[in-house]
Amino acid sequence: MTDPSRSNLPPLQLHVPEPRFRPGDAVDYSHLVIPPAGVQPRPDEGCAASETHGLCLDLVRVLGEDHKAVGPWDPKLDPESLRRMLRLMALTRAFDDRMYRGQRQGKTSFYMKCTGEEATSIAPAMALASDDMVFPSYRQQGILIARGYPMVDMINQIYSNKADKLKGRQLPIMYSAKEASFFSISGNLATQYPQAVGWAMASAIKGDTRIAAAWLGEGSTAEGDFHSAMTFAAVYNAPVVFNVVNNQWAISSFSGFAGAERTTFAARAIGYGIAGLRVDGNDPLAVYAATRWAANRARANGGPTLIEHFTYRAEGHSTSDDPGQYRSVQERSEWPLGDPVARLAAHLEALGEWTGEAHAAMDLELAEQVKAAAKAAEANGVLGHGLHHPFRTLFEDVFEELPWHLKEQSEQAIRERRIKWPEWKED
Ligand SMILES: Cc1ncc(C[n+]2csc(CCOP(=O)(O)OP(=O)(O)O)c2C)c(N)n1
Ligand SMILES: [Mg+2]
Repeated sequence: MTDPSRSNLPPLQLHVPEPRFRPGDAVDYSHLVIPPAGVQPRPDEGCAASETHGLCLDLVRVLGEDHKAVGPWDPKLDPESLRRMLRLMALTRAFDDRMYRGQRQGKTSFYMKCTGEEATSIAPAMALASDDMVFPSYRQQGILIARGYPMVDMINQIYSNKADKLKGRQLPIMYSAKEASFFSISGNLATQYPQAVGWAMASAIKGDTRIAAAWLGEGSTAEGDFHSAMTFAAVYNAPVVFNVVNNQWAISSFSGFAGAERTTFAARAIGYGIAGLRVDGNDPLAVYAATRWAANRARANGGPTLIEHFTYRAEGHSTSDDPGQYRSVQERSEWPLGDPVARLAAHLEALGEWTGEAHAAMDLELAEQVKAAAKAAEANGVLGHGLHHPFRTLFEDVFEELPWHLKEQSEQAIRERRIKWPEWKED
């Protein structure tokens, strides 16, 4: 019962966030503050963390409306590096398109695209050292592509076939590639954050020079793991770059449910007293420059940086999702930061280093490249074709020697399988 002395007070209420636009709504992004490119200051990489805190509420941008690179964050990459960046982003997109179709054709059970967010993987992969350890989320396939990991191996994993190096034990797209310094992707959101900090601390304890970089979505910042990781990194000044890819959506929940109505995600850095940057995530040059800044800082024992990449998830969350059920289709076309591939291509054109014809030819070539990799992987099997790792291997690789109870379970599973599928041939 309410205390009678407070009976004249209004009842307590909660605020439940609601996205601005739902299916069928006209979209107007005029509430977003998008500063011009080139006006954000670039503090010294060794500065006090507090000197970056203004940038946590700003937006670092390099590519202007005229497609020219401007301001102190311009990384001044040569045309060859810019073309490489463009090609890797376009290759990631071509890969996504083919794998998405593969899922629709029943070749795999699941796929996740990163359309519109390619810059947040490709530019950091180019800015980091190739042996820096990355702890990605499921939307950073671009890092493997940028690091030259064979696409055939990626597709073998997606098809869970007999050449899948992970033996069908991970959900499709949850790669693991030690040789690419690419940590195993986990479906349990945000677990990679404390793991990245632990790895970075170990690297420092060993006196190594490699740093760690971790990625997660803005929705995942609501996980406790995000905050534990930030605390550890701040306390021990761990050499780690934290990337928060703010693509506005966490499946069907908009960013407001992770706190976006209050402040920016980069502003989390202020509370932990570490460096923070908020960048235009569809501006590959801004993303490159911010990563370079944070990586140099971490490698010089300047400690962790949190980078928020402000971007937009242009397509569905995964092949299991239908965004038309919960958001307006106009959001994509109205998104004020454009498309990262188109923006970099326009920049190269403005430099006189690229043409529409060259772009069209590149897209054709990349589609052929992905097609060839997909064909090679298909020869190893696709979903439901039976060309997977032998059934008996299901119990292997956890213990050096299979303990008696797992041996029993394995034999029982094989017995049951023989009864259920008498035509099954032991592999
Ligand atoms: C601990 C945990 N909670 C919930 C889920 C289910 N889930 C998978 S992806 C996802 C949305 C994540 O959104 P965000 O972090 O913004 O990343 P994005 O998909 O936008 O890249 C959710 C809720 C999960 N996999 N793990
Ligand atoms: Mg998200």
